[in-house]
Amino acid sequence: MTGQHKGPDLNRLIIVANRVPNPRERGATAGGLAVALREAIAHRQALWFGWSGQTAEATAAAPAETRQGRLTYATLDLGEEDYRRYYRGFANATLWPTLHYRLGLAQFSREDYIGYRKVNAAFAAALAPLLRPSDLVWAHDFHLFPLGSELRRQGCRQRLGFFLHVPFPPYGLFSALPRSGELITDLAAYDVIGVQTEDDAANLRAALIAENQPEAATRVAAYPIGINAEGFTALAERAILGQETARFRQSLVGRALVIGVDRLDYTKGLPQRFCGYGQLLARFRQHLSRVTYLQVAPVSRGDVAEYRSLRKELDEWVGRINGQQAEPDWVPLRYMTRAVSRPTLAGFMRLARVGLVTPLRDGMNLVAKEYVAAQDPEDPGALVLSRFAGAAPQLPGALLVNPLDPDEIAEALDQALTMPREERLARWRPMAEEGRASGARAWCLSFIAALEGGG
Ligand code: ADQ
Repeated sequence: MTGQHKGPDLNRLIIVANRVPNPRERGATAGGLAVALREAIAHRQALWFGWSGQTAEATAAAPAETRQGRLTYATLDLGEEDYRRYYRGFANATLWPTLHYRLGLAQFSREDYIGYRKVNAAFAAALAPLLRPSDLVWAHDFHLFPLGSELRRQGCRQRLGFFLHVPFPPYGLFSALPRSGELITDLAAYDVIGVQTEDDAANLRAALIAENQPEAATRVAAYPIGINAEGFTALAERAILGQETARFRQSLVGRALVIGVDRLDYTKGLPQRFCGYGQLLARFRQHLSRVTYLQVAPVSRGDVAEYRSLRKELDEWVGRINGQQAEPDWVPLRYMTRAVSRPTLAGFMRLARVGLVTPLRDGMNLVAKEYVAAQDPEDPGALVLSRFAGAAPQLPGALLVNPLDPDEIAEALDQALTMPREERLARWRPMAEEGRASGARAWCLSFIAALEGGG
């Protein structure tokens, strides 16, 4: 980056997301989106608008604002009832499973849907008075399908963009969701409609056409999200020299490490993955006592029933695998449900001979990209990746698996664990180059260029 500030010439960027990062959380502890956006918008005025993460008796009408240089954070507390209906209900218990092709897990309640629309309308009403005519508005993710149309209802004429971080399923599946036609029609209010992959783009275009929005279908494009690969590499290089990684390495006593890092979510394919690892130990006996699998899976959405039962299921898998296979001096599967800091994760990923990333569906999956970025260029590990992760087309050097087939996972793990260094290098190098070329910053800038009307 040059030090030239072109701030005054650039339109102000308004980022709207369900969650707004804590202004005090910087660098290593902040979430990926926050880091990506912060870097890309460093030279322009920006306003980050959304939920504060706090609940109150009623949803606030006007946001609380915090300024930090060129960036202003404006956040609203949500009323308890709105939180339950909009966030826990329609966003997490209805849209999340549906968009991940899991219609069977989706619950629909008309009250939740009304609550979801109500919060989108409240966001729009609170945001509209803050907007200037030349602002660019960029709304993020499935919490905000109706935000654009609500802003238009408030009389906003600004350029509006929407980016969906999760998959968009085929229309036949999505249209089974009650009121889905309204949600698709809402998207037509946006000038730029971004998704992660070409498959998602094709699905969303077909949905818009089916709902009589053929013109809006032409505004859909894929903008695959990336990570700050150089930053993550540097983090891993530093962490590998630190005490925490050294202690962990010592505990492995020379065994090959397989690593998995995911939020504890039913889309991540964890039971099938554990079963696959169990199959590796049962079928490929040469790995007994020679491999350790560390799964880090911090609990998310612990108040939703599906997540509680998933946790129980995983506890059972861990007990079964370790109970059947462990030796007095070997625990085959180490499993942690508490969060681990990004530097520590980066160091652990660099240590790992295999990155195991097998979501049943995933918009992109940044962990796969982080694993590639964390590797030692002289002796990189191998990546086992679900073909249903949005990242799969961008990571051709990975061993692609069907995450529903534990035997296929076991076979890929065996191949990864026994892969010669030359092959690991040949697979890893192009992925690492691609990761650096299509990073978070490039993603942001290409979306913003489209929003400005130039892309
Ligand atoms: P997520 O479903 O959260 O994101 P992912 O893309 O893997 O999935 O990003 C998770 C981020 O959280 C990564 O940066 C990862 O390192 C971090 N993380 C995961 N587990 C962690 C742990 N145990 N401790 C600390 N950090 C952890 C959604 C979509 C994805 C899409 C992203 C970005 O579901 O498909 O790739 O948004 O668009």
